[in-house]
Amino acid sequence: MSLPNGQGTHKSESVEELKLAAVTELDSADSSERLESWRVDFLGRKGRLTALLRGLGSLDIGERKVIGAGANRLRDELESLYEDRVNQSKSSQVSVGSIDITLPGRKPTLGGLHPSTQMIREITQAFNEMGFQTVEGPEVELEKYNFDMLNIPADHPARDQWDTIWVDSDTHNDVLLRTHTSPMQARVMEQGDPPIRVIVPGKCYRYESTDATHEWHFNQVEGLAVDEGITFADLKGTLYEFARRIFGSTRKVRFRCDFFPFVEPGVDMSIEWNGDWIEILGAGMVHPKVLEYAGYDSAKYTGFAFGMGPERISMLRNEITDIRHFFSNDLRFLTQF
Ligand code: FA5
Repeated sequence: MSLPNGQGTHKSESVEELKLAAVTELDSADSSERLESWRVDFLGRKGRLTALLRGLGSLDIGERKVIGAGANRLRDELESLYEDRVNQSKSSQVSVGSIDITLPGRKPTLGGLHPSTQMIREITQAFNEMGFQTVEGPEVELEKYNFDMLNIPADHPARDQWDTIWVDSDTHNDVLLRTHTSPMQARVMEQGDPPIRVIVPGKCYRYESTDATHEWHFNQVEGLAVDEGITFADLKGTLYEFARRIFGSTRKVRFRCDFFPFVEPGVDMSIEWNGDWIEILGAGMVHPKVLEYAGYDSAKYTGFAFGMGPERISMLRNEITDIRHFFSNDLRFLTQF
C-alpha cells in the first residue's frame, strides 16, 4: 500500500518501506549526532513519518483508516526504539566499551636524575659553598690542552698513563676525547687572571678495559684554585672539608704521595671502604711550568688542583659494588636513586 506521489521528499513511501528504512538506519546510527539526525529525519515535524501521515488526507476513508492505524503504530514503535538507543548510548558513554571515563587518570611515569648527575650536583654544591665557581669545557679536546699545557709533552712516558681515544685513530692527530677534566685548568687560566677558584664537572674517556671500579667513560670533577700565597695546607683543608660534607665527620680519609706531571708535589686521596681504601681523587700543587704555560708568573702565584671520580664517590656512598651499573641503562638500578 502506497501513498500518492508528492508527499515530502520520500514519495510513495509505504508504512512497511518506512519501517524498514527507519530500523536499518537506526541500527547504523553510531554516534549521538547520527541518532539526532535520524530522529529529525524520521520523527521530526518535517520528517518522513509526518509526511506519510499528512498524505493520508488524500486517501479514501477505508484506506485512511487502515494506513493511519499502521502509521500510528509505527510512530509508537520508532519512538520507543529511539528512546532505547538514546539510553543505551548514554550508559555506554559511562562504562560500556574499552574506555571508562569515570576512572581516575593514570599517573605518567616521571623520570629522575641519573645517580651520576645527583652526585655531581652534590659535589659541585659543596665546592660552590666554599667559594668555587662551576664551569664546563669541551669533551672533544685538543692534544695541546689535554697533554702539552699540562706538562705532558709528546713522547713523554706519562702519556702512557692514559690510553687515549683519538678522533682519527690512524693519524693520532691533535684531536681526542679528553682523558680527564684537567685540560680545563689550562683553558680557565688562559682566559683570566688570579684569583681563580673553579670546579669543572664533565665526561672523560679512556681506551681501557673495564672492571668493577673502571669504566671506559666516566665523569670527573676538576678543581682549581690559584692565587698569591696558596699552600699545601689550603689543599688539604679544602679536601678534608669536602670529605666531611660528603661522607660525614667520622669517615677516615687517607692522603698518599702520587705522581701527576702537572702538579708538584702530587697526592691521591682515598676513603675507607669495608676495611680497605678506595681512591677517589688525584691532587697536588699546580706545577710552576703549568702556571708559566698559561702566562702566569710562577714566582708570584701558587695554586692547587684536584680531579675526582663522582661514580667512585657514589659507589662509596650508596654501597654500589660495580661501576658498570651506572651506564648499563638498567632501570632496576637507576630507579633506586
Ligand atoms: C687524573 O685524571 C688527574 N687528571 C687528576 C688530577 C687532577 C691530579 C688535578 C692532580 C691534579 P686519575 O687518572 O687518577 O687522575 O683519575 C682521577 C679520578 O678519576 C680517580 O681517582 C677516579 O676517581 C676517577 N677515575 C679514573 N679513572 C677512572 C675509570 N676508568 N673509571 C671510573 N673512574 C675513574
